[in-house]
Amino acid sequence: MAADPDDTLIRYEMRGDVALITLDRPAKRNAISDRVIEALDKAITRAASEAKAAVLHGTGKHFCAGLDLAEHREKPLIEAVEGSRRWHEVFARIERGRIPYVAALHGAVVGGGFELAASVHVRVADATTFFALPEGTRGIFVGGGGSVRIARLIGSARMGDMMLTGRVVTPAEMERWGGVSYLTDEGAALDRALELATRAAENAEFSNYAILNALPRIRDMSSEDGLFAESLMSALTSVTPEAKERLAAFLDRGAGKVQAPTDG
Ligand code: 1HE
Repeated sequence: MAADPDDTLIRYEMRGDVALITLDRPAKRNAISDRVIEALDKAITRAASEAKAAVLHGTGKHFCAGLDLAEHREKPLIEAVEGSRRWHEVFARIERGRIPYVAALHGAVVGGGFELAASVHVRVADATTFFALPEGTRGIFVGGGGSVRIARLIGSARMGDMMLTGRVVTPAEMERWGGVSYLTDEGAALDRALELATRAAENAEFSNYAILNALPRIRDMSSEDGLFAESLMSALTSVTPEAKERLAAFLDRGAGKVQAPTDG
């Protein structure tokens, strides 16, 4: 399919130690085509090589309108399956990669856009955000990992409700459901996301790796296996030189004392 000449699809820039990855296809509401997935994959690879955290957001009025339906309509069955599997690969590189991702959400976070948002580690939504899963209406099903990630994030009953009834969910509802962690005023999600990503970038690299890679795997284990895996991961992180230095910095100099919250 011919590229939209005006669209760069994905923009990438560094803000300090944080990679800012921008879905940049506003004319199509940042709908995710095959080319967008490949451009996103490239940005993820670059971020893993040079950033300590990343922020994902979208240009225009909406974060993301989900799967590019115009492209999808033309696909034979096997390409549709392979396309979905490619989304799984790319989103898994976000979820279980090397650096933490924060999503700054606004406007529509719909279908595959919600699946993309569900693959990051921290979600921030501004007051204009709305969430929907219109797959049922379109005669299709989620294919970007939503039946696993969204169902685990908010519960399969809520996800089923959204898919069956077309329920459009507000940011406040989504926060109550556990699907977003921070709410902001209109237009303020990106700054908040950058602030949170900058904070996460300051953690020990191997602790972040363990958080990204051990937590979702332990969730999939039995309690007994999970506790065992936790002990191993815990011991492994503690013997890194970085952990030794950070523990000494607190014990010897009181560095990084935990502060009580000031803004409720
Ligand atoms: C698109 C898409 C798209 C917009 N694929 N072209 N996703 C959906 O079912 C959501 C479909 N989109 C919408 O409901 C609305 O577009 C929005 C609420 C997101 C935004 O509304 P609005 O009024 O700002 O924009 P618009 O006028 O509807 O759309 C502007 C253009 O973007 C228009 O094209 P134009 O050539 O007529 O200007 C739209 O056709 C185009 N556009 N969304 C292709 N999604 C791995 S499986 C995942 C499964 C799914 O994601 S299913 C859900 C798909």
